Amino acid sequence: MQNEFSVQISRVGTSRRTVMAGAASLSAYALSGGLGRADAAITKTVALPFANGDRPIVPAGTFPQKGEMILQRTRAPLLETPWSVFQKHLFTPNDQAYVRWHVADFPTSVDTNTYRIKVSGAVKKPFELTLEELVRMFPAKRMAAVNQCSGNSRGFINPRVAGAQWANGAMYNAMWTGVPLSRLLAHAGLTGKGTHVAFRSLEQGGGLYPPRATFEKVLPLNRANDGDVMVAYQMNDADMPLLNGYPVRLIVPGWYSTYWVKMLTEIEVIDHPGTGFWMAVAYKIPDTPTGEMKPGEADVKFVPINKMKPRSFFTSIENGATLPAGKPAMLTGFAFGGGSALKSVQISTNGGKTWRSTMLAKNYGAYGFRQWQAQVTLPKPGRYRLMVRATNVGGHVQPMVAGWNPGGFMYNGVEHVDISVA
Ligand SMILES: Nc1nc2c(c(=O)[nH]1)N[C@H]1C(S)=C(S)[C@@H](COP(=O)(O)O)O[C@H]1N2
Ligand SMILES: [Mo]
Repeated sequence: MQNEFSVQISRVGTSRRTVMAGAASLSAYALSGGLGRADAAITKTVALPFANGDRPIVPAGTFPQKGEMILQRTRAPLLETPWSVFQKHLFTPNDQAYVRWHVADFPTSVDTNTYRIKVSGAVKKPFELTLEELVRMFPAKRMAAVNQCSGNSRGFINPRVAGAQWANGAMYNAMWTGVPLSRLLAHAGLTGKGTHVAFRSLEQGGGLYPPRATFEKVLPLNRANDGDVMVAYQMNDADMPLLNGYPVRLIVPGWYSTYWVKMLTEIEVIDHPGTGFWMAVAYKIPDTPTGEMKPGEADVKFVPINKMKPRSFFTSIENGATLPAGKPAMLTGFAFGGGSALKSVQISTNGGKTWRSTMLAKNYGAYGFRQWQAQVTLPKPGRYRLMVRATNVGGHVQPMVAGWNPGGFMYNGVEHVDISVA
């Protein structure tokens, strides 16, 4: 990863003209037939570090607009970001950002000429916008935020549970450009009768899908209207890849990305919590302070998943590395606070017996990845377990052992690497 302690990444402002040109040239943009032809050219594999962790790595171009990815499922696609990408980039390149779709019949083309965003429900003036109007009529906001699947790292949860067996690559960090949802709601004018906001996507259109599969997500109004939740039309200053939700997706910074509805078309202010399958049945966690429970525990109350937990990782060093005895070595990695900003990152060189603080690099705001760095000198040769642990301002500290729940959600155990000193 580029070391931000010595070099600050400078980023240019978004050219809004680029968006519109992109939209126009991508009208009737289609993934012509090639989707999921993953069996053709697989020559590489990766062993994710858990039982039954062998996965193919598909070469660049196997999936449209995507580089080399770990193949978890072909259709609907589940593509994991290889770990080496995080070692190189603090902002994940769009072509290696992980991909997750639920319904096999997800939209494989988008016509930006007919695409509309609709705001309706408990509002005074319902309205509809073209993509061009969305970009032109409202001031753009930029925000760094981590998109992380609720089930990221599910493969490490013990005891194992059903669902996509991701390692740590069902997450990415991006600089998003879009319009705060609060601006759109203000434009429509809330009637005061709404308590929640429902979000639907192109998947819902045309009556092609059974009601159960309609990917509707619902946020409480106070979260939806907080000024941070936004309707994004750019990812890292470019159109987002179709598989990541082109042309527009919802960004709910700090919350798991099940709420980050891709190909967003409908925003409806409603007066009740979500009742659809994806809110009332799926993506629910135990209603406990950390969202965990004991396997088999009875009478547990479940609520919709929400805020992310803090996490931290090593990028400069891996299992099996050797450091020179008695010489200072610089360790680096990245962390994020989750539902609230990152407060501190600590490391341990003795398997968690004692901890010391690290230095944090440039702060891109509460919701993005942040690089950390610490110099260590290990005097004696031998084997060491290095650990890294993040704490957020909400008081959450990563636990040594991740909590358990039946969905395998919110994994955030302390990460470690086992090294030798010689
Ligand atoms: N329209 C639509 N949006 C969606 C989903 C989906 O299946 N359909 N899946 C959600 C879930 S659970 C995740 S983890 C993220 C994945 O976003 P990505 O594909 O950009 O990684 O999209 C979210 N938004
Ligand atoms: Mo997800």
